[in-house]
Amino acid sequence: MVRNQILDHLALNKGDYVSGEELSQGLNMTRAAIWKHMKSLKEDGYVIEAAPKKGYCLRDVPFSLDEWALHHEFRTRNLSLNLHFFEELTSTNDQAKQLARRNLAETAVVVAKTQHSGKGRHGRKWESPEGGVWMSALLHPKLSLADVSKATLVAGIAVVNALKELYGIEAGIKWPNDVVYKGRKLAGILGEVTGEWTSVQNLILGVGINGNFSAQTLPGNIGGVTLHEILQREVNLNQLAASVLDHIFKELGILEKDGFHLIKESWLKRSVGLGKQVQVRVGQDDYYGIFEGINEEGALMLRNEETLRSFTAGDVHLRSAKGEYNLEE
Ligand code: BT5
Repeated sequence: MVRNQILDHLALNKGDYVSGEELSQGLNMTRAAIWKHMKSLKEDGYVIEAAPKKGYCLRDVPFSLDEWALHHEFRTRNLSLNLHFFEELTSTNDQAKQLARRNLAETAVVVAKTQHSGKGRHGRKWESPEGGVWMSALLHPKLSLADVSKATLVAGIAVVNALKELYGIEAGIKWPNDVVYKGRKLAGILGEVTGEWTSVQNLILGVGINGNFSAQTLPGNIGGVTLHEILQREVNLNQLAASVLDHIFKELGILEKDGFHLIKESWLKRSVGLGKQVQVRVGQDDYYGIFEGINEEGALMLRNEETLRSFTAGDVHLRSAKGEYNLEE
């Protein structure tokens, strides 16, 4: 794609001017055609300075999701995975599943600027307007099927770590996988698997993070929160996506190499509601007790006096003792 070639040239000389002539010779295009591409790049959010006699200089990349900018971030972090980029999709998880069917060995990420039928767990809907990070990593970890729910916990840790690395904010994880900030949901994770009974062939980790929009624009009474609301500024979504993927690879590596022990510790450190009186709703039934943590299977542990119950991540809802989503009083 010519657009990406122009950006490669400019990025190679970052901070310096590249003459129109050099670009037109290098890419075998007229100067007028180069000018047209520059105009459209600027419309996409690239900050490109044009100076007479000097040429063009790349000053900044867009904050909105962009194919070249994502590749650029992946290169900076030495991430090796194929990128499948879409302006819009029904669901990045569904697209990743299709990819897995076509090419079983591919390690990839599907990214979309907006999703029309974003999926939550158990058939729930995930609202995905433009301005968020909506992506699904297609991975092939060396894990047994029994260990897959632990890989989903890894994604929660990765999102929290990325938020800390890039913005210094301390988000928490609400069991099993909601990333929350001051009790409001900032990100969600949907892990899906296709494989054989004994081993995982394809793990799809879908990650949705509310970025540069206002949660009030979400339909219904969702009550989430966005990074824009927390930080009062726009964030670079390409950098955020790359950072989350980087942390997913790191944490997944730990899970594969050392087992669940360290991951469990990391998860507990970031979890919200630990040691509190909570309600666990399973279908129509409510259980009350102290949220004691997770066990070796990643299941929620609830203590009511002498009884210790565990709940695996089926359609189980962790709530405050009063039945509210927010666990932080
Ligand atoms: C989740 O489900 O939290 C998993 C969300 C995973 C979304 C990603 S985006 C990329 C990839 N492709 C997909 O199609 N999905 C994944 P769950 O725990 O079931 O939470 C769903 C509930 O969260 C909904 O019922 C709403 O109450 C709430 N919700 C929906 N959209 C939200 C949003 N943008 N921000 C905060 N809360 C939201």
